[in-house]
Amino acid sequence: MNPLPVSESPALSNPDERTIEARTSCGDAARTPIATLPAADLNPQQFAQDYLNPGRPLLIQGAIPRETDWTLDYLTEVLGDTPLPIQDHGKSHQGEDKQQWQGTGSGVDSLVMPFRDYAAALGDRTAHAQDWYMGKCALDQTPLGQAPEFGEIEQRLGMSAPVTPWSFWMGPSGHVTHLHYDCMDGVLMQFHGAKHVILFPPSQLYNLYPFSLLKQLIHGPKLRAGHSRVYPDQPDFAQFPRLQEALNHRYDVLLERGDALYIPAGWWHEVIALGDDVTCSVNRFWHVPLGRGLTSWSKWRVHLGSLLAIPHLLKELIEALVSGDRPQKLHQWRLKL
Ligand SMILES: O=C(O)CCC(=O)C(=O)O
Repeated sequence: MNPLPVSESPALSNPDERTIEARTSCGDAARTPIATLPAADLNPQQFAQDYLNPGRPLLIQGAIPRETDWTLDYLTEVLGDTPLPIQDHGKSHQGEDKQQWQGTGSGVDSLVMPFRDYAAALGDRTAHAQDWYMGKCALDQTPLGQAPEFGEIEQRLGMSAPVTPWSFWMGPSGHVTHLHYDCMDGVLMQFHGAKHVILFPPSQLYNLYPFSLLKQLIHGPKLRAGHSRVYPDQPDFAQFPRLQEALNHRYDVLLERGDALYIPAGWWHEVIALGDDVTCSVNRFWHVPLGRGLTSWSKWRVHLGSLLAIPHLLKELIEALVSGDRPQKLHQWRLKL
């Protein structure tokens, strides 16, 4: 896949706002810009007032020094034989009825392999064919966990209440992290290659057809309440008529090396790895400021879904404990939480 063309919209009043041509047929509505600022112009007070407290996304350019480039060779040198979990999507399921999927997000089965082997699979394109992706792979136990780039962005944004460690989202170009939202604020930083991020505001919750809470009661965390049943670039208006309205609220962002994207809780996002090689991003999730968090139904809905998944999770835990391959099954179980 070739990188999407970047275009500055002549209609924008703020020249710093950047957008990309959408891959869809939904025309101008698909090219709404989001706020964009150079990292050097940001300070914690301004970030809190204009973005964090109201929950507005922000594209931050130059968040990572120009010389930083986490190529596959560099990562192999640093991570070597460190065993890491890799989501095994099997192949691209693009276009299939998502209700038939075996899992979404962290609900997808993982393989654990030394980073060096994963790099080899990316090199010979096995990882592309099998859609092996390092989604939400924690870096805190690796030499990359203390990368100085993380401290710099935390200071600049004044983010001080992390929920997760910094984690990898890296793998073959062409991989799609399908449309979902998180119940925490996230910062996604681009360390190699580029990604296309499609965003929708929380107001579009039901116009994007999330999996029902009942699904989570029946299937556990496999089909999560924060995941959408629709494909924003292959709209099926007969099955999902309200998607038409949601597309009027769509934003498209090109995340290039050096950029960071602040994605507030409840904001839907689909992330497409561009180019034809390998892309590497790192994210961290943060607590939502109290005022916004308390009033966000999107957020509470995900927590409710997690509660409803508990009986299913307990059943799977018991199955793992009595299985002949207990350590492996317990590890798999933990990765799905
Ligand atoms: O980069 C990706 O593939 C997905 C990242 C994501 O979902 C996030 O940052 O919340």
